[in-house]
Amino acid sequence: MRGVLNTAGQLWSSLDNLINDRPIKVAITGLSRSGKTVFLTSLIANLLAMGTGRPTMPALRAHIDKAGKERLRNIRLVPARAGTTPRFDYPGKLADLAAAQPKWPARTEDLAEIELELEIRAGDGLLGQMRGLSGTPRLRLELLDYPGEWLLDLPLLNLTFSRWSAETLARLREKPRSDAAAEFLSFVAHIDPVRIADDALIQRGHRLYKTALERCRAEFGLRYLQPGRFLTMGARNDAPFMWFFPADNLPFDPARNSIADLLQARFDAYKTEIRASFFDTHWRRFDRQIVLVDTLGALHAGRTAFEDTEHALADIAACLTAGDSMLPRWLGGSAIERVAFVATKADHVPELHRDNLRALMRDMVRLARAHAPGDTDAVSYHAAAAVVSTTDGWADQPDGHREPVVWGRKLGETQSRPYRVGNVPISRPPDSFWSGRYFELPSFTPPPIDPNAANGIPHLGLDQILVDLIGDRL
Ligand SMILES: Nc1nc2c(ncn2[C@@H]2O[C@H](COP(=O)(O)OP(=O)(O)OP(=O)(O)O)[C@@H](O)[C@H]2O)c(=O)[nH]1
Ligand SMILES: [Mg+2]
Repeated sequence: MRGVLNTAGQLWSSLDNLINDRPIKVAITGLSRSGKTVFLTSLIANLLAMGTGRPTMPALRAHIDKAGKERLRNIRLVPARAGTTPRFDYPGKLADLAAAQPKWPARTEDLAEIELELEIRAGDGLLGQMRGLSGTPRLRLELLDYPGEWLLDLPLLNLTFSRWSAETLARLREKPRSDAAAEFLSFVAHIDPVRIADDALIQRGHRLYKTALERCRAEFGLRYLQPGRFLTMGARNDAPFMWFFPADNLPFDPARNSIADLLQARFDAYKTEIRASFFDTHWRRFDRQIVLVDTLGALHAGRTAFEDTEHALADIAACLTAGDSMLPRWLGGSAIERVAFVATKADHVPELHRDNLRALMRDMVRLARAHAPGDTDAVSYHAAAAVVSTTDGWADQPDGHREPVVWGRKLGETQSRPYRVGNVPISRPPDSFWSGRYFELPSFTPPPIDPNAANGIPHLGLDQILVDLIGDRL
């Protein structure tokens, strides 16, 4: 008898999973420093707090509880199973943000995953009651964090070694990259790729190229830097397939054991490796994407950094939303159903400028997708802040008039001060906009957060992003 009950129980559990378990895989995508890790931490904290009845995500709650009844309950982190991917350290990230001396997360060095489950009680109507008979639907949000540099390997996968070399060297020869890459450029000018490969020489070129990338990132805030693993390696240690660099005068059909042959073999092995360890196994499995863009940081960093971000966004948006919103075939052709493009860190500008920021985000994507069909419900645009670290206010100008500003306390300082980051244009800025200097956005101290984030984390717009991204499944 017990055996029969057990079997019936297992059958019910499988049926319940089949009917009610609704996984949605959401990738949080973005270039390095765009705010992915902070976004993920705040999203989890605010969803968990919402599950305990706190009003942390009003737009999402209003969307779900259309009939005025509480329909969302039991939001929880799904315990880790026997997976091989490291788990996103939510408690650690929250503890850093909520510490007496708060800290922003360090650069992400490797992949990490985490899952949230949301129970959605059926409505009271006849349809709801019928649905209720079959159990409670559970939405499973699978979330992934990774180093932003890796994203630029996506457009690289489409290129041959000679095409990648030509494009990369052309970029490196333009200012300001040429300043950061001077030593590498002089090295590469003296290399004859048809000669027999000398590994010590190739390793030297590889080191010089990596240094050039690191300097482009640190000194000029540039973003279009490939390959991504040269900047952030992940768990894999340095291995011979990584020792390559872009080269000039490549023969069409390189002789065996020549420099060109070895560089090309390593480039091809690199593509195979990142496909197997990241794009095919992790990235491709996602059906919704939140694309985070540090639009303000890019505006602030100057023309080349802004154009770099635009260029990166164009290549990534083309992969995500091209024509029929399918990924390219080499990624398996699985459909990305919805994409939310988000200009992050919107708390750096006062409310009056945030609509402009959203419009600018839309314009950047529109330009990037010039070849694609117009907007659909599947694509939304936002200006958001995952952790609001400023307050809106006014400041008197020397000429006597008052300007909207944000008040914030820079990390390491004790006093709050007014900040005016500058005007935010609603579309691509004209030439006169650029001052020619590279500034970094101020890093503000996060607001006081209780250690368990019982009341969530103050944010701007995370709830609306979720409504637009997964509202159709709620
Ligand atoms: N004021 C404010 N600053 C933010 C916000 N989100 C991110 N930041 C700042 O941006 C920095 C980068 O954020 P991360 O979340 O670490 O960026 P990331 O995309 O994970 O970066 P990588 O791991 O290097 O790819 C943080 O250290 C903060 O200084 C926000 O909502 N408000
Ligand atoms: Mg990160």
